[in-house]
Amino acid sequence: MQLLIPTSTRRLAPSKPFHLHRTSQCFNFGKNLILKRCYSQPKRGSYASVQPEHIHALRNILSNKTSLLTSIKGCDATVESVSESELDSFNVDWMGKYRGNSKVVLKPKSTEEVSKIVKYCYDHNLAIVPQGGNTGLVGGSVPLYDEIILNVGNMNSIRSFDEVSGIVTCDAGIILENLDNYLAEFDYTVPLDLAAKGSCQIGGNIATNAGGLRVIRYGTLRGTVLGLEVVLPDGQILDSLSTLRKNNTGFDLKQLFIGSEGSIGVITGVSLLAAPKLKAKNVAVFSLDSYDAIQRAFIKTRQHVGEILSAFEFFDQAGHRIQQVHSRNPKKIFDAGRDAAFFVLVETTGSNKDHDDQKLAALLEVLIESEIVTDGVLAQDTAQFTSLWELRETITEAAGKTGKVFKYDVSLPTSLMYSVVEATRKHLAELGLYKGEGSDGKVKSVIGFGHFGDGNIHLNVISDSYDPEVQSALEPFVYEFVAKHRGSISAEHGLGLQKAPHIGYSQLPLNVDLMHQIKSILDPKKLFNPYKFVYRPPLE
Ligand code: FAD
Ligand code: 2HG
Ligand code: ZN
Repeated sequence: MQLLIPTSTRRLAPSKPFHLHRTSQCFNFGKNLILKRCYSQPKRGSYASVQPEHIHALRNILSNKTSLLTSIKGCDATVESVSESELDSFNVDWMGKYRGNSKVVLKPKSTEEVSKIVKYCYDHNLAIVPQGGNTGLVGGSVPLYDEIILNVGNMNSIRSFDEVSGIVTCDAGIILENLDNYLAEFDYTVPLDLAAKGSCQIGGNIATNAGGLRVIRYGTLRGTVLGLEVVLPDGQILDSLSTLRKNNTGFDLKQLFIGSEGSIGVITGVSLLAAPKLKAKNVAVFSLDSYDAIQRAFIKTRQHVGEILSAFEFFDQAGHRIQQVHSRNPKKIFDAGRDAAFFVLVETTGSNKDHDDQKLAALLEVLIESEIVTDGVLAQDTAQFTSLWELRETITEAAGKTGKVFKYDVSLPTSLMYSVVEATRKHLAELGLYKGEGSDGKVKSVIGFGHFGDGNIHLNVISDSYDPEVQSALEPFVYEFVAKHRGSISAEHGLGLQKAPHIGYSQLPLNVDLMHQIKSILDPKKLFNPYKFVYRPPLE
């Protein structure tokens, strides 16, 4: 396994591993990276601005000097100030699309420290952005103005593990991959996997209710998270860290925090039901010449390998092309199907390798004989397994290397899923912004890929810059399309800053009103992750 610590940025935890092929491409925070903002910018709330006296008080809460980074000058000798650019990796998001201007990053080491920080901020009217690995894709993980960044990355211990039940309890700041490696020693796995696993944290995953590559097998975190410890916006510690699978005693409060995107508290502890790590894994990728063929392939796949199916992912030709251009793997694993319209990746996970391999090979035969697929390749060894997965998993990274990416992550009825890509291409072409893949229009590429089995497609529109003209061509166009077909404008990435103003496309007014009431009860001063998620500007 190759690890890379990017040289273009400095992070508080320099030993933090970065996967070369997972999340490394965008940590290039040149000052001119974001020339103009293409997103809406609500007025700054009436929060206090951080002053040296706040820094001293916060510094005194923290047990470790290195847990506070600030670019504010004029603090006492116990606080060493850093340049603004040294806070870039916390202020700028993974895509290089959203930039905040926080002057303070706090990395507490315990729940008690988080609680005292939050209480202090509550008493002094200071706004906070909770932050994990900063891999979020909707502008939720970075400040908009000068909110304090509360990063939980220093809280990364396993608290307990029960080998019989498979229930693990840990700090929220543990990196997903590290948690998975820990569980692997006991033949368990985290029931969640995504390409950002080398950087994202389990707390961030829960705060976004991240879906990822194996929802079809394990379901979402709403089922596998058993308990949470959360520091509420007034500093109280909510201990809902149950390790019980069944507990019908009143409202299930932890569900409020799953997918709450840092808007009503800081998740500090997690208990999770791990899945047995089964040894027999295999993967096949096949090419298809129509979207309709993917639907037929899905039916056959469930009929033939349903009980061992662990992923059913898809990508289109445009997505495959950019992946190939930026592939680190010079060996073209699936050259034959190169020019196909669509590709599907099927993964099986079971306990009997021979049995599972035979079943997958038989499926491939059925699909070829029935002319549902045009070609296919079945992994013969671990290296091929990895290479085939890279075809799907590294599309996000490749898109980021191609240009600036406008991302839409939508749920739609399965039969209509790809039509959002087709409609967007047509719409952009009519506006003169898109002249076909790789051509010289403002929009270089429009790609579609995602989690077919979950009814979730990712539409990526790639341009040379975050151009406001492209932005206004896409929004509200995409949201209106999704609403017309009763889909969701956020299947798994969340609302963040990008989609906060557009929640009404997927939620009815009464639902949104109830969400505001919940926010007001838990965060009456609206200090937590302002301007995002469920947000209404205050009345003038
Ligand atoms: P951050 O990005 O730091 O934060 C995300 C949000 O959660 C913010 O609103 C933040 O305020 C909040 N938050 C973070 N930590 C806490 C905490 N401890 N308490 C309270 N709030 C908190 N998402 C998917 O769903 N499926 C995918 O397949 C997928 N693949 C990805 C692939 C790549 C290459 C990248 C870059 C991202 C991908 N994502 C995917 C986006 C996904 O949301 C994140 O990767 C991940 O879940 C966020 O975790 P994080 O620790 O980086 O959180
Ligand atoms: C994926 O499924 C992630 O690969 C990222 O959710 C999607 O880059 C995207 O739009
Ligand atoms: Zn996804």
